[in-house]
Amino acid sequence: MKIKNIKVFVCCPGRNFVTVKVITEEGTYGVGDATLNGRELAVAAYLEEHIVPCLIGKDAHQIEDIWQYLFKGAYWQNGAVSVAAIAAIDMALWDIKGKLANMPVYQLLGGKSRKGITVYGHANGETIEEVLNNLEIMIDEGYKVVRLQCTIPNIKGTYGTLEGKKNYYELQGNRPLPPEQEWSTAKYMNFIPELFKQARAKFGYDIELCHDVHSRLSPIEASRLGKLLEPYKLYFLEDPITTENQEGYKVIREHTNTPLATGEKFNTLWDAKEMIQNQWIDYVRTAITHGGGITPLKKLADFASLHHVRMAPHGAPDLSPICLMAHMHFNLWAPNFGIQEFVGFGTPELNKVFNYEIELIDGLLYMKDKPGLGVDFNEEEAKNFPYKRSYLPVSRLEDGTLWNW
Ligand code: CS2
Ligand code: MG
Repeated sequence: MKIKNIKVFVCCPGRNFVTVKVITEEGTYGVGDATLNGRELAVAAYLEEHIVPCLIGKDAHQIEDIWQYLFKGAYWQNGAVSVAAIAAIDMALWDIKGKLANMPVYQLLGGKSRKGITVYGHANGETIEEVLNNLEIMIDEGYKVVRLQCTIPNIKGTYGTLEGKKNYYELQGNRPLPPEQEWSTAKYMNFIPELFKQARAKFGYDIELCHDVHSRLSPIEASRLGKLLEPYKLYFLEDPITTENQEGYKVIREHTNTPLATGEKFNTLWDAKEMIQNQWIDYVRTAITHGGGITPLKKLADFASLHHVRMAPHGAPDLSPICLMAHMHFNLWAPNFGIQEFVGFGTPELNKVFNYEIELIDGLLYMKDKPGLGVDFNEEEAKNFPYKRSYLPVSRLEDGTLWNW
């Protein structure tokens, strides 16, 4: 089953996506997601110039060996750009293997561990009232877990919310230069417990709630926030700090029993090794696209399960539906799956380019059994949505110091 051709596409149906199509000599093809928000063309070039020529003629069945060849064989192993490129090839090869076996990929991983995938959605708002109105809508839609993010009063910029745009695609697809936003840890820390206090007062404790700090605190500030939020029993507090120093999580862990989640920027298992083996975190959020594919994520899940850490894959709108579908298979299998981030069913433009079928029933996401990953990429439609340069924002403190976004 030799690889005959690999095509790389960069398109913008609302926001930019990098997609790979691996085609075998027999005509079976698989698709993969290589999207790296704000650096899309670097990944496309890495694929076209440095990966594709090496894979033509190789056996598409040798998924593990191809993964090792692209990771170890490059000498420069880690890094967001190269790992996203490898991930897309890996996903496409699993898609091919599933199609050839006439089985959904989860069957090849070991079968189903659950009937559906618990997801958390996002309730955002410019005010607490708006966040709570959106939360109510999501509860009515059946969500069992919801992430709450609110604009912080008197900070310029809108911290993780929609900035008045109608959806994430309109927000994220149109930033030809990085917008600058302001940050004040004090204003944030003084405000955010009130959001959860009011949410609990209005909706009680049956709905699970979580929150993303986007790595803006120091370990001791995060410890204090975790403690302040304890009465509101969060499902998890995400990315309270940056993770260059894994032992930062030890500090937080020693001070609070608010569960902790991190990992959306991890590229390898080793990025999370100490925090997992020391049980400083509860959920690891690495996505298949940014963690190198299904092959290494399977190892990460098994390693995490030895230490009571559960998987909670990143599911932001900058991961394409191919990644979402790969997560569906992975999550159906992973014995230590916890929760999947889910930002909804996309837009009409997005769903013209990516064809997939999912359904949310009572807070669980389901898909139809189809061979492979069960998602297709429409090359012709993609031509109608050319790449547009777009960046994530950057953050600065009120005195101008560059901060973590
Ligand atoms: C966020 C992401 O979904 C999340 O948890 O942290 O929206 C993140 O900001 C983007 O994926 C960055 O590209
Ligand atoms: Mg996050």
